Parts: sequence; structure tokens; C-alpha cells
Amino acid sequence: MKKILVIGAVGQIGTELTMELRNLHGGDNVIASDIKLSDCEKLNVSGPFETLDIMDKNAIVALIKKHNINTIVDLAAILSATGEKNPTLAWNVNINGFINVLQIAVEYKIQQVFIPSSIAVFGPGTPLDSAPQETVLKPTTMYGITKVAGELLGDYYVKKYNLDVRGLRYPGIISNETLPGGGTTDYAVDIYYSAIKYGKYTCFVKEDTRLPMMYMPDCLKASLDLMNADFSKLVHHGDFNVGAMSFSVKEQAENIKKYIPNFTIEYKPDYRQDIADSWPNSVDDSAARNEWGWKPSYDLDAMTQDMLKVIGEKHKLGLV
Ligand code: NAD
Ligand code: AKB
Repeated sequence: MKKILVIGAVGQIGTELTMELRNLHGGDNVIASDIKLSDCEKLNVSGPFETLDIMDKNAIVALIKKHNINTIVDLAAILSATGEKNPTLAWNVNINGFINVLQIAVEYKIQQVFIPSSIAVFGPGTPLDSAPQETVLKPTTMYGITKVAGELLGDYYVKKYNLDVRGLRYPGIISNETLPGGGTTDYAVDIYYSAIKYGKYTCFVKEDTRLPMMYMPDCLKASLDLMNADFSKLVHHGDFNVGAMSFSVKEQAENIKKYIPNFTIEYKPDYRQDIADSWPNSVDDSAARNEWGWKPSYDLDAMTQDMLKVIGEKHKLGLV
């Protein structure tokens, strides 16, 4: 039986991945933890919560012992935009925190460690279209540097200690449960909330900015599919490209206009433009497709319809 500790469970992905894991393994078998508390009622009532700083190795060990943990999902992170404001914090949380997890995993015979990477591993020198699985990785953000280092660390622990470490390079994740936590791709989420609430949006990147994106149901599916894949059949471990869709802000705005004809958008690019410009337009995810059968379900139009429906209902109830 799996006993899972999710670190960083209160974030955009953690909130939904924790609930999905609880549906599959039982609420009491999935321990949510984070440095901050959640205001998501569904997360708070569906299973145990522990306050945890991933930098505190002793506190992680105490939770492993208290709950007989055999699986760790490390979602604690400082994302790209926040990371540029505090690069040292990004290094500490994303790398020193992860090393704590890896060392503890070896010592306490943890069966699996899952940690996401990101399209932020790419940078100048990476082909812009269909960025290959194996390519130049020279990110220009501290966040990207930590993600490349994290992938290498994961692979090192697989090879040296035979530890089961898995991860995938999420594109920008779009969702409607918990707001994104300080990334560059946050605009692709904010635009839907703003369209519903105000009928207009001011975007912090230019209209022709095109990035790989994925809707949360596909993100959850990719994460669970990789967690459940046969480890002995994996050639890659911590660095799978996963694609779903790729669109410019202009195309996303046009798509929203199909359903909210009066929606307007203006562009005021800030420091996040440079970060977005350093990432590719799309990724080649054939390794994920071949090694564990990855296949996304949502395209831009299906996602837009669902986002507008869910956020629209929340808006009517005064929740957003
Ligand atoms: P998020 O910022 O929404 O959540 C991160 C969580 O980590 C937050 O709840 C935060 O409180 C917690 N945290 C920060 N410092 C901590 C610490 N010291 N100890 C414990 N918890 C701490 O991020 P997310 O979008 O949910 O990202 C989850 C993972 O997915 C990260 O590894 C991120 O790099 C990766 N990822 C996310 C996206 C995306 O678009 N959301 C894309 C690519 C990769
Ligand atoms: C960010 O923009 O920092 C994240 C990511 C793509 O890793 N959403």
C-alpha cells in the first residue's frame, strides 16, 4: 500500500494532484504538507495536513516515521518569476530541499520519488519548435538552472543508489482550482479570470508570445501515468518532455472572444517577456509517448470552454 507525502501540496498543482492521489489511494494514505496553510476546503477536509519546510531535514524525517511514508511527491518550488526576484531562495528550495528528499529517500528506503521539471530547462540554443528530448540545456533563469540541476540529481540517484526517481518537464499549466504561484506562464491562467470578471485583460507578455501549455486534467493524467509506469522499462527518468498544446497570447484571446465577444486585451510586457522568449514554442514528447504511452486530451478550444464554464460558475457564486 502506498503512503504518500506530498511536499508543496498547497500550490497550483499540489492542491489538485493531492486530491487525485487521495481519490486513488484513500485520504489517510496521502499526507499533504506545505510551508503555508491551504484555503482550499476540499484539500483540507480530504486527508491529513502537516506544516513542513522542505529545508528542514529533521522535520521531513519525523513525518516519514510518523506516517510510515514510502513515496514522496516533491512539488515545493519557487517558480520562474519569483525566482528572478529571489534567486538564492529558488536555489535553496528547489535544490537544497530536493537533496534533503533524495538523501532521506535512500536512508529510509523510500520506494518512489516524484518531482516535476519544467520547460524552463530550455534556453538559448534549444530549437524553438518541437524542442527535442535531448538538446542544449542552457537556461537563463535561476529557476531553469535549478530544474536542470534537479533532473541531473534525480538521474544521479537512480544510477548510484538505484532509487526510483521520476519527473517530467511540465509546460505552463492552466487550471481553475488554485491560482498559479509566481511563474511566467501565469498570464495564460489570469486571462480567463480577467475575461470573466472584467471582460478585459492586460497581459505582461507580447501578443505573439507562443509557449507550450497544458490543461490541468492532462497534467494530472501525465503525472499519474508516469508514477504508475514500469520503472524497469524507463530509459529516461526525471526529464520527460510532455506536450499538449502550443498557442500565442493572441490566439488564446481570439479563442476567448468566440465565447465572450466583447473581450478585449492590451499588452504591457515586463521582465517576464525575456523569460518567455528564452523558452521554446513547443516540445517533442515522443520519449514520453514511447516509454509510458503519453497522450494528451485537451486542445485550446476544449480547455477554453471548460475554464470559462468553471470560472463563470464560481464568479456567479461570488467565489472569484
Ligand atoms: P506553486 O508555486 O503553485 O506551489 C509550490 C508550493 O511549494 C507552494 O504551495 C509553496 O508554499 C510551497 N513551498 C515553497 N517553499 C516551500 C518550502 N520551503 N517548504 C515546503 N513547501 C514550500 O507551484 P506549482 O505550479 O504547483 O508547481 C509544482 C511543481 O511543478 C514545481 O516543481 C514546479 O517547478 C513544477 N512546474 C509547474 C508548472 C506550472 O505551470 N504550474 C510548470 C512547470 C513545472
Ligand atoms: C513558470 O512559468 O515558471 C512555470 C513553468 C513553466 O515552469 N509555470
